[in-house]
Amino acid sequence: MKPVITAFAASPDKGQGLARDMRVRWALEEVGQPYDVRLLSFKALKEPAHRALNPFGSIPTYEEGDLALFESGGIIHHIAEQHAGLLPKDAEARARAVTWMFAALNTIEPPIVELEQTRFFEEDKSWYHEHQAMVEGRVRDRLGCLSNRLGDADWLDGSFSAGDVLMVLVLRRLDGTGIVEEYQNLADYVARGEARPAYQRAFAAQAAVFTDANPGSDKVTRQ
Ligand code: GTB
Repeated sequence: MKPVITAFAASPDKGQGLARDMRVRWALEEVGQPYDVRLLSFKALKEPAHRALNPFGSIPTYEEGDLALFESGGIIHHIAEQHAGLLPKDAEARARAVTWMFAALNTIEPPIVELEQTRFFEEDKSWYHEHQAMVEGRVRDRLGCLSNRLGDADWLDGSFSAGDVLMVLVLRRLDGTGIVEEYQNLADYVARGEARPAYQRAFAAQAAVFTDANPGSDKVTRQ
């Protein structure tokens, strides 16, 4: 059954793959599963029909027959469980790959989101610069640990996995800050992820939503 995912009809990034539908698109492309996309306006996100799929009124969601999922991490875990290619068969290697999924979402992403959201919503506050310097310190602390662990490996734990899908896209949220570039092996790691054919197909598919007639939104979104 062809799953249906949701994405922004007019993403503020104007097709740069920063919104979280990109995670789901990339995972589906990696496993070779075709999918349909339902594009939603910001208004539609908060309507009952969408809240029935995602109580928080956000994208992405994933529908497959009677199954409806929200949370990009949960969706990617489901895809990886259903198809070969994103989680190793060996039980211990699989557990480590799942651990990297959590590390991307629970350890690396929170200070990055904090940095971004404060930039979007709090720039006029008196404490803004002090706060950002503190959070940048937290981001660098986490990236330093990640960089040390990655070393000169291609991927986080042996073969490419769902953990790498999430980690590469979480690091991409720092695009434009120059912080990832301070860690050459992390910059190379992100570039390796972006070079994968499945990533490129996913990126092209979400970028294709944006045309001259649909140039994206100037709205600043949460999370
Ligand atoms: N924890 C959830 C998950 O992982 O699925 C978070 C989902 C979430 O925050 N979705 C955002 C959303 O729908 C889109 S991804 N926000 C609208 C709302 O809640 O009203 C966050 C995002 C949006 C846009 C950009 N961008 O344009 O650069 C980057 C990231």
